[in-house]
Amino acid sequence: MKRLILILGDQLSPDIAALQQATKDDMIVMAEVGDETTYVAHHPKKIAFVLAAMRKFAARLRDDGWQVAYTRLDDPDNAGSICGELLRRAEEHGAQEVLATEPGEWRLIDALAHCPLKVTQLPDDRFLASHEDFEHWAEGRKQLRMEYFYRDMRRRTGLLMEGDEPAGGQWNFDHDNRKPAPKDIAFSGPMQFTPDDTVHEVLDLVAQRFPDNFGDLNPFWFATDTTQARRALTHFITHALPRFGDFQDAMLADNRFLYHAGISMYLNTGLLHWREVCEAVQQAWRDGQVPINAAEGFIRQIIGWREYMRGIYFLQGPEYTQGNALNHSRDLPALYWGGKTRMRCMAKAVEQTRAEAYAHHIQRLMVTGNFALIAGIDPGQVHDWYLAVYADAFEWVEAPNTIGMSQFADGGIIGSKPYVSSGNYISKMSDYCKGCAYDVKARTGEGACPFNLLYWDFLNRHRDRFARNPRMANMYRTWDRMEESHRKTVINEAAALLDRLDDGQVV
Ligand code: FAD
Ligand code: DLZ
Ligand code: SF4
Repeated sequence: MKRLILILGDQLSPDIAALQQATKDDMIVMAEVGDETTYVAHHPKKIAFVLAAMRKFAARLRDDGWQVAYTRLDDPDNAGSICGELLRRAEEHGAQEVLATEPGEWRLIDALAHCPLKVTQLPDDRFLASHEDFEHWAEGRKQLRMEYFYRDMRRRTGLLMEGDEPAGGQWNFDHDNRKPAPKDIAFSGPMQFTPDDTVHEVLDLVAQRFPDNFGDLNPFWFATDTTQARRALTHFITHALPRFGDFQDAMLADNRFLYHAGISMYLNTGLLHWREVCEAVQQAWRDGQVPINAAEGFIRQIIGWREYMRGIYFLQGPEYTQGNALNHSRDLPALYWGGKTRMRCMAKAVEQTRAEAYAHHIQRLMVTGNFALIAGIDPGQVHDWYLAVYADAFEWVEAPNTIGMSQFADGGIIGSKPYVSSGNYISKMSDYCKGCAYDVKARTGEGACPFNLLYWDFLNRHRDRFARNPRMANMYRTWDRMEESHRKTVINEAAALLDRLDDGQVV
């Protein structure tokens, strides 16, 4: 009796767990299905990327002698869901057993668990820390701080280690990595690839099936197989990594990538493996091509933040995405979907999100995320937005970043304080404020930057929760030192601004 081997759209690794246990008598099942392409209104570039990479991966498997039952989105018999496709293929091939690799989302783990077939979900071993490793690390800790987890991962992998000591004498070089936006960027952005026939076919399908989804399908330039993704990685290491650390937190209106890698979607779908990425970065440092602050900063994002986020998602369970510790309930304003706004930072971040299905970390955290938090927007809606609009968005990594790090909706599991700032931070780290309709220096009155009003209003609204937080005491001292009349003006103007936002007026 044939066995089915399920491979999902973000499991495109030749050594994925289910394949490791498969034999060439088994039937591999891959399916483009309605459920996966619509659980949020994904950016068209994201859908095209996943489907094109799936098709190329299936072709590679066939070339390697595997039998693959591949369902295209427009196949007339398409059952519309992963479980439906497994049932259809099981009947077709007389199979009763399915070997799968655990999906990166509770929704799909649950769907497989309830699929009326014998489905075994193997641990996804493409990560450095297994669920058990993370649980073990978290056990008994009052606070789950990333930095300590990261040091363990450094010791475990030996990456950037000199014996038992961190290379360069420090675990973390972040204090070197806060430089504001430079005038010129010597990196022209991630390597771009001309669509081949497979990609063209998928682009036509996506254009026809998802005409109303937010986001530009073209020009489409992503890598869609491992060979291309590796070229993109090498390009990044050679041309951008040396300055990655210095300008990691900087933002520029007319440069979408600065010195960022643009490889998260390749890592998250399996086209690249964390180990090859980190080893290549370490090698560049050993060869003297990149400074330690860049190599360490980059490796920390991958074996630190990326693994830690996954650990939190699986440790916290399916309820995590429903967190709303600050009881925020405002609807996500239309400006997140490209509606008009006078805030140049928001307009630029959304504009590039629409164009590229990409924004770098500080844009996500300190512009769109910061605004949603200080404006009191429902974190569930914020979560759905991030899950939809970025090509790298899969729930295991998106949810802890959004619900936890960005919106403080988990009540402080990930962050010890909320990532909020006034316009001052954005002004310091970017060139957005020059040319904005608002004045970043104005704290109240006509033309006052909304981030200034909403930042203090947020602190005031959540005083009970945050005033005793030692990391926020300074902010409250500053607020308390302001004239009472000024504080009242801030609160009133913030309320008026939020009313305008709720009314659908341009803010
Ligand atoms: P670089 O800045 O060049 O960093 C290198 C790599 O490090 C990335 O490719 C990524 O794999 C990893 N990395 C860096 N920061 C993080 C982080 N905080 N969490 C996990 N991995 C990290 N990342 C996703 O992969 N998917 C998401 O859906 C996602 N949603 C986010 C939502 C919010 C609100 C925020 C604040 C961050 C989110 N991130 C997400 C993290 C981060 O913004 C992206 O990983 C990064 O912007 C990807 O671009 P890059 O490859 O150019 O990254
Ligand atoms: C994101 C995505 C999309 C858009 N389409 C498919 C698909 O048609 N078939 C598939 O197997 N996977 C797809 N994916 C990826 C899944 O949504 C992903 O595997 C789950 O969210 C778990 O991380
Ligand atoms: Fe953004 Fe305020 Fe600067 Fe305008 S002035 S770009 S709204 S931070």
